[in-house]
Amino acid sequence: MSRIVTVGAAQLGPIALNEPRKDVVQRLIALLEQGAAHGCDLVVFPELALTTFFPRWYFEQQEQVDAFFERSMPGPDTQALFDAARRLKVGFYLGYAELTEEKGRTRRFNTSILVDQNAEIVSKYRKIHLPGHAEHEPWRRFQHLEKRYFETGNLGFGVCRAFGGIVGMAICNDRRWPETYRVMGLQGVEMILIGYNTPVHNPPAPEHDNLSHFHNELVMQAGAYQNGTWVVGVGKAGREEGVDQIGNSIIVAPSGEIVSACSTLSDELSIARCDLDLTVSYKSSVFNFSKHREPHAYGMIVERKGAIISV
Ligand code: CDV
Repeated sequence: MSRIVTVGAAQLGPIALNEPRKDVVQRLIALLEQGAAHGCDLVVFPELALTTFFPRWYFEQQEQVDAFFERSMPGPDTQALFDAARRLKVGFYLGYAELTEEKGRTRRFNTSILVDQNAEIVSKYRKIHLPGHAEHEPWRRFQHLEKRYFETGNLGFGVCRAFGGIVGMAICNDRRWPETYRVMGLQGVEMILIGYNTPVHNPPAPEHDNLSHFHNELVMQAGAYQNGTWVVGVGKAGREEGVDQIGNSIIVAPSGEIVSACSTLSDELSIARCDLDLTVSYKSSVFNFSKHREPHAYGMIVERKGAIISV
């Protein structure tokens, strides 16, 4: 038996600070069209795919920050992407900055949506593991102010039925945390979609810079294998406003093997025919959770936030 979903990892090259949203959307549509021409059911775009990665700057005025946020989805600039999806019959994952009103309060999230082949939003995720810092840190070559500009996501790690399988989403730094994959693994996830913006240089630990590609692949390959799921990881690439982004977009099979990868630092589509039934042999053997997990021994994972050394 096979359940094939043809997926395109739609890596983006740099987006300039002053690049109009409408122009970026045209780049996304070009990738969607390429995907359609190659038989894709689903195309995955990076985190914050409509703008430059703005948390690298400290802005004094909230309205400067809010200029990067979407107030509705689809909105005036993104409607064309939804229209293209409907015309081409290709779904997509899109990361964007979301500004919303909840119970009379303005809230800002780092969000992704999953859109089906009829251009309907079928799922939404709000980033949970926000990296970086909340205050301006001038010693850095560039800022990473996600903890200032976004709230922690409040939707959990849900999954939904879409594209003939069980699909989940995460965003960037979430992919480094095993809990992200396992919570979705416990809901039977078969494909996890992850957009990211990862600079080669990590100011707090520059000694890891030469390992940025290795770590990117390591975490997604481990997450895929240990949960018997496909993982599609798609990044921003190239020098964006002076900051090198790794790109290194990959599609990982439930075996943990990379089956498709982007090779440039520009807009590029890398495609794989993903058989969701390849998840079965992992989920029913070495990672048969019902048979082999021992939750009674895992309590600390949810009870404790940081390490406490008592020996
Ligand atoms: N956008 C991100 O979440 N970036 C982080 C960086 C700061 C390390 C990442 O995990 O790739």
